[in-house]
Amino acid sequence: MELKDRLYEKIEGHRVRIQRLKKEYGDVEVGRYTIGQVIGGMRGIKSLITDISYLDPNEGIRYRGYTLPEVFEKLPKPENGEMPCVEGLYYLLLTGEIPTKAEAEKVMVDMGNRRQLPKYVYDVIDAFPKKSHPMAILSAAVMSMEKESIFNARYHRGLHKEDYWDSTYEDATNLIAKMPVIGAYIYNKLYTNEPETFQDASLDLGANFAYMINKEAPYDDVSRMYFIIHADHESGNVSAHTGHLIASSLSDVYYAVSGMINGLAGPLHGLANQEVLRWIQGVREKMGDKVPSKEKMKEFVWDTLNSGQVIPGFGHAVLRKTDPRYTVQREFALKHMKDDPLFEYVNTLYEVVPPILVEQGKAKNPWPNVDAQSGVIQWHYGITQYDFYTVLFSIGRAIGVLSNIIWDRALGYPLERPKSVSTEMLERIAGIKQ
Ligand code: CMX
Repeated sequence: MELKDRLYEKIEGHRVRIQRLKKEYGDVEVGRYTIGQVIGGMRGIKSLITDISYLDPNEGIRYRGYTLPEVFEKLPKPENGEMPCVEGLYYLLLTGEIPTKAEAEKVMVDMGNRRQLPKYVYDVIDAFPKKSHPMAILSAAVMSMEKESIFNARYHRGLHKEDYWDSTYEDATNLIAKMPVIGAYIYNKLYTNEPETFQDASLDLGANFAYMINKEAPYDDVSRMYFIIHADHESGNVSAHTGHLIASSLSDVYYAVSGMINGLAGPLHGLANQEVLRWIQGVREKMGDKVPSKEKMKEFVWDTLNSGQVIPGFGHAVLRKTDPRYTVQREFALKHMKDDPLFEYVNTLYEVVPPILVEQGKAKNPWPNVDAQSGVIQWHYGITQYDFYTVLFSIGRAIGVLSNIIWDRALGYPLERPKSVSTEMLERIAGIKQ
């Protein structure tokens, strides 16, 4: 069945469930929270709803109930591809169903027809100084397309609430199709002598991305894998939450995704993938290209910690075990690049860092996250400009964030508006004498 038709069927069924929960069970308590959680960035407060993914602290992410290995096994793959098509993932995230090959291919054709960028987007990218960070350029390029929003145009003509999801779906699908082209043009413009970016209409989103930046197989699979593993991580992480929050005021998806990109650009979140490579290159320079012994690597890790910095690529606000997104990439690396010296660095770090973080006694999770592995794979395939890595994360993350926004609109989730308190109020709640 066509994705949009299937989605509509699902929306109609789901609306009833949300209305029932709201009307009949609205007063049932979900949980309690503490002063520590209020001061501590709302960790663990259950206050967001999404059916698209769920993050178990020990198991890691599930998309629509499927673990990552299941997602990779079940989604339809292109001819000669080891990794599934990203378009099939979009179908899964939106409907909760694994598409048939024919259903995924229909999404692929539809997205292929939405890829072309308006000329002014190239002009916006061209206007940036060469030293600008690619995340700033990406955010601005997405923002520049706001005038294309179908939701916005229809809203101002007068749109029924029940129909918000339809034009949001159109905007979201347009943006998912266009973001890889924006990313590829930024890459070609900043780092190559041939900024002109050519597409191949016969290729799926991941393979076309590889084609646009002139990378050969298996980089098509690297792109697919990368966009899939980064797509969603529940709603509470900074990028997903920012996208949801902005869209909750009925700002269109261009505003929301531009904001999502800005949140992802922080070193504690998506930018950690570039920070891992920067950290490793620092060690490599000191080692004169040799892979350090475990003892030497321990010294580098302690030096970083003792200078008050974090070890990028390790730790997580929710996860308490090794990130399955790390493991998926590690398995790919073992198959395709196991002798790469930087992969040896990553392996040594995997052995050395967790016991040190435990010994230091601060991090609640000493294990590697998605970012510990991802830059090294990009580096292996010639993308050595590590500033660019978070752009790749953004292209993937937009797929989950936009799927969530479509559902937010379909279910009529309201403007987000948590309540603030003052320090004095918390002291009063704590029973501290003023
Ligand atoms: N290296 C050193 N210290 C770390 C650490 C790490 N990798 N991870 C956590 N800590 C420290 C925290 O900075 C904090 O220190 P203070 O008490 O001095 O403030 C303490 O341990 C407790 O932190 P936590 O509760 O375990 O972790 P948070 O939920 O506060 O933060 C995260 C989570 C990811 C920001 C943190 O683990 C971190 O900074 N990791 C390194 C950066 C990174 O890899 N980020 C990417 C995460 C995945 C992603 O979003 O892309």
